[in-house]
Amino acid sequence: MRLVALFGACLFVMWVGIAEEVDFYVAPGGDDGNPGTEHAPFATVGRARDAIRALKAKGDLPVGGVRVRIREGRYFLDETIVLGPEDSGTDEAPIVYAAYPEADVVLSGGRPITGWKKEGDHRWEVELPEVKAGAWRFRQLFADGKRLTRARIPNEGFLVTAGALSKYAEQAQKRYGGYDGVVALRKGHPDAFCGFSFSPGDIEPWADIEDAEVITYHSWECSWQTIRSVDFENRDVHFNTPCRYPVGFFSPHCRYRIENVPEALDEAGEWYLNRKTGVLTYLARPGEDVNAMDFVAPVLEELLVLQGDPKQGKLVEHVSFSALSFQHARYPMGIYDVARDWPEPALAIDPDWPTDFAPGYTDAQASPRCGQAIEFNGARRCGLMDCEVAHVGASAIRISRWSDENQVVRCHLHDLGGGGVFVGIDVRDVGQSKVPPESAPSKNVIANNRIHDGGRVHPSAVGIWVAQSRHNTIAHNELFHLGYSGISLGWTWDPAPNYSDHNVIEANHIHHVLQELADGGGIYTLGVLDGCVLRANHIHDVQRPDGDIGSHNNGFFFDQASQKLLVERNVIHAIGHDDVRFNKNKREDHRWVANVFEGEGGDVGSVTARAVIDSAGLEKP
Ligand SMILES: [Ca+2]
Repeated sequence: MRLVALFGACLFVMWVGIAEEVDFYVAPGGDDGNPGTEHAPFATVGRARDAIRALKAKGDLPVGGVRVRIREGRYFLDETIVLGPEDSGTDEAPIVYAAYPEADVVLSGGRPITGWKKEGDHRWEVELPEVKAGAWRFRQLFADGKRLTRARIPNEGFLVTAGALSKYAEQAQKRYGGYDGVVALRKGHPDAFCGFSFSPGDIEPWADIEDAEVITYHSWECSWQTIRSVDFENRDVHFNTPCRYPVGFFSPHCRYRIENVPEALDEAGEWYLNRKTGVLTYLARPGEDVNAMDFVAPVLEELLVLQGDPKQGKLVEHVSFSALSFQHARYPMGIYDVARDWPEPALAIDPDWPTDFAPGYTDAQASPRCGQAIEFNGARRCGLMDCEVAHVGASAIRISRWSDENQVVRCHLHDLGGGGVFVGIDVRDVGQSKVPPESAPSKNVIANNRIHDGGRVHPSAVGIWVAQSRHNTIAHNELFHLGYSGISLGWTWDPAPNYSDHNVIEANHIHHVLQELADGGGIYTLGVLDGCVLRANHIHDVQRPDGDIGSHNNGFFFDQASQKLLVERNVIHAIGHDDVRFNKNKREDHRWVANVFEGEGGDVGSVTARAVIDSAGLEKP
């Protein structure tokens, strides 16, 4: 309950209409021992959650619900904010965690880094005892709201592989026997996925080479690998961990770069963390006052998790977050999509294969396993409104199993290691895998979000992923500056029944995507998509990036077994290749109404096209 004084001198006191609503306050100067009132606020969001939990334990929630009002400031989280079913609101009494009006509230999973010492003209160092003690390692560093460059070779662009590992040169010439050959190779010769041959001078006997992390670009996905050994005589680099396709399958000449060796630290703006000494080094740009800069390195992997208990029929319900900024999260490594039990397949052919190697990462297209900063798992009627997610290593938001009728609206998701919003389940054959149909997330609304500058760690991550998920609305989002596709719909590569039905993808503005990889679309689809609609989307400026390999990029790419879409009033122009492409399906498998495709003679200046262009993207408030 709250008292509101009106008209000053009148000192007229009244109970407001929603008298039963309760507010708790959180402020940077607060104390978790306080009662959480306006004048004696809590210090943390977690304490406010516990206060609501205690309130509920005493009886029903107050009519009108509970509001947690968070004062301006940056809150460094000690742990992920986790809400369970016991933290739920109800339809009549929702729970809202909201920034105070006009306040900038940042919930950060990082730690500030201060106390830099000048060690050379532009070289600054700080010793981090937690790193030296092995308790902290970070792969990202941010300053003044920007992602800094981890020491890399080369400084711009890429190196290019010389070819497959020497041992596999002959098989590589025959593309390892095509896709079937690669599948067989994974079983019999997993080491073929762990290396390539390099050109003279590209890889050197660097110091701390065991800490190097190498990203290799294939056609539509990338892999991170760590170095096991280098054969300088044959110019072969051998990795501890696999990539998804061996070099030589798409091309002998794949792009790659090396990060995190001390010798790579040679350009202003780069940083290097020595794990053994705990010394972080930064090469300042001209004019930078390093000790006046706001450096933050991530500690937490997830910032907010709504974790229901679907087995007990208990979900997190009616909780929303408003106008909060979630920043600074790290990303997981040690994920191997095609060999989840790695290094078992390698040990089967080589008992000397290391088991204590530094982890790598390999994943399918879209990088669905890369993690997320915010996760809804068993959440219903929850939401993120007017929030920001930025400077994170994985994807921003995931809405996974047993999560229905949630909303992500008017959010700004940017500077992301992964993608924007992932809605669905990373299982291709839901029938064989016995995924309960009712666990498929449904009726979620992803609307009016700005999603850009994604794929900074995993270039194949997409802006919005909808997979084994139904009756969702994806509308009026703007997506740009992404490594791979804008929106990916469906997750079944054959005509088998799946759960990706009745999704409406409408009035999105998608441009300047597919900036790093190939074989994707502004909107990309897979499988039978009963009742799905692509309507009034505006897609433009999709080209092929330099050095890419494989098939073209398109406005729409209907990939394997795509079926039964209604494609209506979309406008596509300025595409480097075909506006629309089909693989293992054809135009007649879908219904087409009044689209304007410039590459097929459509008039982008027509009244119809102008109406779509004017309404696509963010709606005016
Ligand atoms: Ca460098």
